[in-house]
Amino acid sequence: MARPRNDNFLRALLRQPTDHTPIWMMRQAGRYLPEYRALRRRAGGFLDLCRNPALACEVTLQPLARYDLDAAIIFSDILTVPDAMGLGLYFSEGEGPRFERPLREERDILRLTVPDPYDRLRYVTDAIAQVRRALGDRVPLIGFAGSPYTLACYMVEGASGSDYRHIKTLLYARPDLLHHLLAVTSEAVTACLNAQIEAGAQALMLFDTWGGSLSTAAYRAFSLAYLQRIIAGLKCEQKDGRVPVIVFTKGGGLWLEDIAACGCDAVSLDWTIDLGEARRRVGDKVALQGNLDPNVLFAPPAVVAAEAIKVLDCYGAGHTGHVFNLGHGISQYTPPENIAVLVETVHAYRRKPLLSENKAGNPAGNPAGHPEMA
Ligand code: 1CP
Repeated sequence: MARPRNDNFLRALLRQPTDHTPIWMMRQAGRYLPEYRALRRRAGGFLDLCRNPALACEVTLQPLARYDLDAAIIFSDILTVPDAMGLGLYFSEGEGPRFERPLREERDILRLTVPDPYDRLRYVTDAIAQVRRALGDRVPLIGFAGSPYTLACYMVEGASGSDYRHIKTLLYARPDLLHHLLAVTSEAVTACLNAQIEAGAQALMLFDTWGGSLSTAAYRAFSLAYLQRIIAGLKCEQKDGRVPVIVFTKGGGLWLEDIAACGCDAVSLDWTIDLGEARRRVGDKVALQGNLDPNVLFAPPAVVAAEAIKVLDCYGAGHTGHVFNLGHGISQYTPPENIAVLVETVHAYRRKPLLSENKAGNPAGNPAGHPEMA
């Protein structure tokens, strides 16, 4: 399948010149959109949306119908993989995700097997194929998975919002068992991501939401090592070009150089790090994605625009390799109008001038000095 007409997102990930700074948002389909809440109500619940390819496709496209985003991300969840491994995922109202059978006993961990993604996660690959057909050649589609350590947090704790007591007990008391759990989960994630590529995903993102809760030594041994192993097992070289891989470790700014060396094409950053400093630290090794604090979106539109420009200025003119994003997922309380302001501001700031503008005698036509103009 050919590359999309608007491939600025893929180009930025590969540090190639772009027409404008591409933008998409983590959790861009979700609860802040009234049309999402209406569809979820009709479907029954969140998992009913995920498991129905036609509905997952509709939800994936909802934010693209409202905003001029440069990428779509398949509507699904990182916890579908442990669910396929037999843990029994469910959502209880107001409490977030839970597992019926969390891993607390050695025998449960030793019994884990790698599920066949074409069987247990067929609804994900079917949804990807459907979204690709619906998108046509508009923008690229992102596939994703959780990092093994982040998945293990939910698998061992059984729920979110915990104090990591069980997983950290396992880490320090039985590192051998945790390594076994992470090794099996890495194989499951690799198989699931390769199936997503085969179904049509044009870029991949690994979400390591809880890696930042580890010590430096534990991060390297229990999170980064498995991200590296997964990336080495991905079939990223496809006939239409490379399927770039983005790694997001929330709170991972301390370990930026290590993450940039794990084989990924881009590192996604939360808002705690200065983007310009991050760019200087990684040099031309990887692209960077981020990193607006999602809470900025609660402020008036003029503040949203000003804060977006601060992020763009931080990255600086004259450099390829920036994908604008939030530092973490968009909040359900975000006013949808502010997203329109954000997308327009980012697109307008360093847009490559149209030919007609050049002809109109505006050779400068690019006041911010677009860095990436070919
Ligand atoms: O409708 C609802 O109530 C469900 C809310 C919701 C949504 C919209 C959940 C439950 N998951 C999702 C979709 C989702 N989750 C996507 C879709 C694509 C997109 O638009 O971005 C993605 C990429 C995720 C990834 C995900 N799920 C992560 C990693 C990223 C992050 O936000 O840190 C994690 C940790 C999860 C687990 C999860 N699933 C849902 C929730 C509320 C959570 C987080 C629970 C927690 O805080 O521990």
